[in-house]
Amino acid sequence: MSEPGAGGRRIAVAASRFNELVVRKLVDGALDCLRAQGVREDDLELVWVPGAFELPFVARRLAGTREFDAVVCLGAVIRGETAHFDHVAHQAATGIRRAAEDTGVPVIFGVLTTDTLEQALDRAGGAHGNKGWDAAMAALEMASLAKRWNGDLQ
Ligand code: INI
Repeated sequence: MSEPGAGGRRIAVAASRFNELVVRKLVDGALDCLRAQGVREDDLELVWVPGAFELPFVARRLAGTREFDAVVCLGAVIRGETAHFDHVAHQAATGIRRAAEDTGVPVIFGVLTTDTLEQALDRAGGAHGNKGWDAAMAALEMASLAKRWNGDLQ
């Protein structure tokens, strides 16, 4: 379903460079979606961080500026031979949720967590769609909900 009124929305995208081959495709999907829904170029901000572990830090700050109606976090955590995967995936998910709770600004979890690179690519414009696009749609939907509730409070 297309999102009415996305023309006025300001959306920040935080993306992690780790597994950049995958994440660039998620970013392309998210930006394509936001533009297709009518978000203006001037109302888009893209910030890169080293890895998914760093996404909560920048998401919290972007949301805290109050300059954006929603923040989309994009990354790819791919299971390797070590326990690093679990720590990175868990901290990213927990921190992203907390950034939204702390600020009241929707922060969307668009981080792939897969066993293999192939599974990640399938979800980054491959056989299973583009989760970057899906995350952007979620951001617009949540921005509308947040705006409605904030309006109710005034
Ligand atoms: N970061 C990712 O975004 N994806 C991964 O798969 C990953 N693995 O597997 O290690 C990863 N690690 C880096 C991490 O996000 C931090 O950038 C690093 O630990 C520095 O804090």
